[in-house]
Amino acid sequence: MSLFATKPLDVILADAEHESLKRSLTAPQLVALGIGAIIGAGLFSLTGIAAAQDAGPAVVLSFVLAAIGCAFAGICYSEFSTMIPIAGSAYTYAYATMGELMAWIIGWDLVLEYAVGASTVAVSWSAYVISFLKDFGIAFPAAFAASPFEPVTLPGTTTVIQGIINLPALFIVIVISGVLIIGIQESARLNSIIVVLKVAVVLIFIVLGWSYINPKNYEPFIPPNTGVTGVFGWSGVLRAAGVVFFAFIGFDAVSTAAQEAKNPKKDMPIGIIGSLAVCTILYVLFSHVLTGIVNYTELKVAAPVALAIDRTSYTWLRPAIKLAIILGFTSVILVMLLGQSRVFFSMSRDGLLPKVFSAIHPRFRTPWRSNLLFMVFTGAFAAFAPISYLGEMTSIGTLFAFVLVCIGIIIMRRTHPDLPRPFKTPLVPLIPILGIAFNVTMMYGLGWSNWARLFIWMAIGMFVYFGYSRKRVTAANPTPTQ
Ligand code: ALA
Repeated sequence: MSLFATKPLDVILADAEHESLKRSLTAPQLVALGIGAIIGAGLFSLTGIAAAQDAGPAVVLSFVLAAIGCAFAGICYSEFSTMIPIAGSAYTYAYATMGELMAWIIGWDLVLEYAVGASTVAVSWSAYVISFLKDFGIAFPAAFAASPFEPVTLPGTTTVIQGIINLPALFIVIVISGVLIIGIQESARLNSIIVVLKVAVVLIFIVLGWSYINPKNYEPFIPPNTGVTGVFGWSGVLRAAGVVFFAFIGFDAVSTAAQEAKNPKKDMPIGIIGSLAVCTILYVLFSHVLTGIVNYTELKVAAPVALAIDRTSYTWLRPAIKLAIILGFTSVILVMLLGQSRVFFSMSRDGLLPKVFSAIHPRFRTPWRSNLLFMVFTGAFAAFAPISYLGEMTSIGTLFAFVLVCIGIIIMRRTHPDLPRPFKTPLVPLIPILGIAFNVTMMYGLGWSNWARLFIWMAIGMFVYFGYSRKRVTAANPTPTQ
């Protein structure tokens, strides 16, 4: 079988029929799944930093730009997810359009988005928990809440210590993996409850904060460029778009649950585009209020929301808001890890990965062994890796996946023009081309060191593919299937 042989669509769909993942998710649950994965560390930690360092109050425009890039990709995801409504997401789409090698590349790349993304948010979760405990006078030993590769400055001091292990981050990964093993419905239910809380916090912040906006804080709206590209001015707005892109990551996780949706043809586009639209509106309003209450020059802090709350008369809300944010991060980790196990589930079913990744628990009907293995992988990254590396790897990996999905739509229109498309991307090839352009531009902005890391990760992937997967697939299919 050739490296570029695609997997025929009827075979993909027939394979999925034999699998026993439960079809139980409804449209509102899918939107909640999307919001669960989207609103998290990006909004609550990065907005302030992007405003302070790159865009000033115009960070609002950066959110709009990043949303436009995501919307193009989201529309393409929607078309695929109604045409191929099974687990595996971008990996499966690539198998149907670009062949086995590209499918492998994207499946391997998605580990960066989902598993490494979950580790990134677990580290942010840890930081918020430590700060929450501190508000109650409980001091968690700093060395046990930090990576050994990232020196930490103790809050309120100039003392720098060396981390040993990030135990809270490891803890939350273990707990969430346990929930995922117990069941998709249980996970979706927990997610829905958290999403209500998380959206409530954002709305409360917007509504209560609105009257504390000081219009002077919006002057200048786009601070003049300092002479360095990306530091304020329009180039700063663009750079900030690359930073806050992280806040949108996750809407595509909805597509990994397509095989568990009750009515995927109708509900997948609602889940993907609906969650993206809700979050975009919330982000724009949230960042407008944040930069209106606190001057952008003061926003370079880890918890900008807490700082803004302190400028209002609602300081008593501070612990409740922190707690809701912590829960909010929890659902991001949940959906990311869910997406990860579903992608590897599909790759394993296709023979590209060992069967352990598609073994379904007889009672819980979840890929429990895969959940356990990813608990170890994600937990190790969360416990030991520095957050800045993790965050940027997540972004570049996700952008790469978006680009490949947009390319896939153009290819699929040529190779399968007559296939029923319950949801059709308008203006093909314009929309996918714009998606590619926007997302490649944001990838470019992440700089060469991230490209190098992406390249190393992909090189490891090629090693596994040619050393294991390729041999297994060839042995299982001695004659070409197409
Ligand atoms: N969008 C997710 C977050 O911001 C990954 O936490």
